[in-house]
Amino acid sequence: MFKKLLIANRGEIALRIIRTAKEMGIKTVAVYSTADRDSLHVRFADEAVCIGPPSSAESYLSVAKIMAAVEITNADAVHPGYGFLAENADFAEMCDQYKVKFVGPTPAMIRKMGDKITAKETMIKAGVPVVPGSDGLVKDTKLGKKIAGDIGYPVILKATAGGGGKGMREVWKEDDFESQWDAARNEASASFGNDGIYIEKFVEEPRHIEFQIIGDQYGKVIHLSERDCSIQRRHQKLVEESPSPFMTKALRTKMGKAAILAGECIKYEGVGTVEFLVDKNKNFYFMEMNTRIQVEHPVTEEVIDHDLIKEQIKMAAGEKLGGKNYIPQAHAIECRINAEDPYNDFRPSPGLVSSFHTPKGHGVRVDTHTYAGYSVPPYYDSMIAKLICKAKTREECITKMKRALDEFIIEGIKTTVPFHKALMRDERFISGDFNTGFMKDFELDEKYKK
Ligand code: MV4
Repeated sequence: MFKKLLIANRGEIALRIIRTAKEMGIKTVAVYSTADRDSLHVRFADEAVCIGPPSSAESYLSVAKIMAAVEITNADAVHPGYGFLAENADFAEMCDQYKVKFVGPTPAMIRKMGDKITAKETMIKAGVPVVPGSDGLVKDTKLGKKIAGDIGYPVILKATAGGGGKGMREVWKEDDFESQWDAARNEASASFGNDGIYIEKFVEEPRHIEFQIIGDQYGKVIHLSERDCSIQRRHQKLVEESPSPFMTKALRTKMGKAAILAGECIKYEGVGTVEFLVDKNKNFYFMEMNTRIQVEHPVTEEVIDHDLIKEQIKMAAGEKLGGKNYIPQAHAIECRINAEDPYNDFRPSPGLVSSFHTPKGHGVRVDTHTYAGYSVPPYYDSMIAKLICKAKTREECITKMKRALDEFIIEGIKTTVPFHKALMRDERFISGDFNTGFMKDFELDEKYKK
């Protein structure tokens, strides 16, 4: 097992990783920017290294700064968390060169799944269902229109370097093809420095259902069931849950098999997520594979009763997996609490948190780095806490979440707590009959302001 783990991240996930490392008897090193000097991850780690000014590019995103911190602390492993360098293959490669273990898959796997066309081609070969579309990159609009016509409108243009919705455009009729093509290409070029585009049939009103997988270094892959992440806004997830209210035993068996196939075909190592689009007829299609631990991993931890960070570290250390898949033994929901004003287009609301009281009690978990007197910096992601509730059934879980949200006191900044209070009382949410379009016609009542 590793002796000293450097956590190349900040906020709640840095704390989350430190906790597990301590329980495993592994020493921890925090890195921090000058904006995070007073952060809890700095306090709770065994050692801490300042890696630069507030800007991410000069701190948490700087491979040189992180490698320097590894060197001076003599860490033998690096955990990237999520975001920042978590899916940067060059960073993983640099770790290999310096003989420090990157807690995650190999650089080759990260590269393969990072390029969406390559990922899709790999899945087709393995027999994982994908959305019908172009055979790889599309050169120009003439060819593009021909392909779109053959597939049938509506279609969606996607950037091969994309993910998270950037460089993506719907096209509903041929007249709009050229303008949408230019928009997708320009956005892809500006965001990723790669303007490669491919085309797919547009799946209308899909659900976003993802499977958690784990692979060991010997080719064994298992799944830990699904999470439903359909409640999103501008490609930012707001709420996640497990099991999916849409899931059936038969569908889980089929999708679970496909998720394992997706992992096995690249000999996936570590924890990963296979994202699927699921249409109203329960057809499912591979969308992307995330080669990192995800924000919403706690809902899976709660329903299968395992520490995913511990499993991730064990896989990185070369341990072997046991045989079986896991199915939910309870229901869990996570609400992302962001420093944003839900009454003002979810505008960021950084600043001093004057009071902070977290909900507690049976089946209630709060993952957070925030405390009374903490100042939310304006430089990073606006998520300040995750509220996770667990109960026997979805209905009880929603009841518990309502109670927990009412206990949450956060003063000094605006947060998304009022949004979640409203959502837990929304009939469509309660019925479980929703898709990724849910937020398009959601209106937040003033009464949740208090
Ligand atoms: C799609 C789609 C419909 N049809 N692909 C969004 C982000 C990226 N990972 C893929 N995305 C989508 N791909 C086809 N062929 C709809 C989306 C999509 C979406 C997917 C999951 C969760 C929220 C979404 C919101 C808008 C669009």
